[in-house]
Amino acid sequence: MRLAALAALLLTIPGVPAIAGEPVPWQMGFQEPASPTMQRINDFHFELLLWISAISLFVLLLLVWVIYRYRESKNPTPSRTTHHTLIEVVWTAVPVIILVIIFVPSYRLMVFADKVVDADMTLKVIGHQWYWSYEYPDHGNFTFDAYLVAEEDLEDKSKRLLETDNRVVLPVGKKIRLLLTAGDVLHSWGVPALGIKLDTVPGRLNETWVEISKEGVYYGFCSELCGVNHSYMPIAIEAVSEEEFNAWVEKAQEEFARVDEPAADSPVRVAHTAPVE
Ligand SMILES: [Cu+2]
Repeated sequence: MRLAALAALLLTIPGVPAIAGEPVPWQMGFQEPASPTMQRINDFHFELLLWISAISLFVLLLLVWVIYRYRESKNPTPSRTTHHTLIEVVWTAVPVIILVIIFVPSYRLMVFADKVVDADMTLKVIGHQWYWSYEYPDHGNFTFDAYLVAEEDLEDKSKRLLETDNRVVLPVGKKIRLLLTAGDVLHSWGVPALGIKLDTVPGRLNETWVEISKEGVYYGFCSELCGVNHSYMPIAIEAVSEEEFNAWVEKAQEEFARVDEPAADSPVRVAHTAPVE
């Protein structure tokens, strides 16, 4: 962990405070982890992958040394050696061993993030061109759409292309099963601080899970090119305590009661669906 902290320090630009749940100017590393999956992704990166990537530095130094040491003026008659069995075995075996070392924790992490058996609740996410719909099947199955808030309507301009008219409200400390699909084309529901990025595919139901560890607002984006307004369908999640969540559910059940036909000519929807500049 001490190595991880050092690496995190090296990758942090001084003067830029770490804000959970959203990108910040000049951010170089990950957002602060806010779920067990993201915590593990973070540790995997800082405790293993970062050090393995130092190999490229070693190769660079080796190249520089060879260029200098074996330049023509210093080494006029080059060696004609073409094979060396031991070196060839070593430079084949070592990368294989490194890949196996990466594979084991990486596969464990994949299985960990894949699904949860004892979920407390389910959230269904549906990608559309170009907004997200959310369903709460365990809370009366209400549903709502979340559209981008245009920049001119934002009080806090730093939330440009991040804020939605309806936020997804979720309780902290609960295991939440996420079911993802799409209504038209491929989208991808990606929330960096929660370590989630999963494609939403028409006709398929993809599954993952999340347990949000800290209250706050978490922002994400559609992360699969899905058409002209791909960059205008953000994700805004409000993580709250269980009591606040229950209170919100009561309100939401009335506000977002299911209607058979969505109002296709609703001025709000027409305005939001038109291309944004
Ligand atoms: Cu999309």
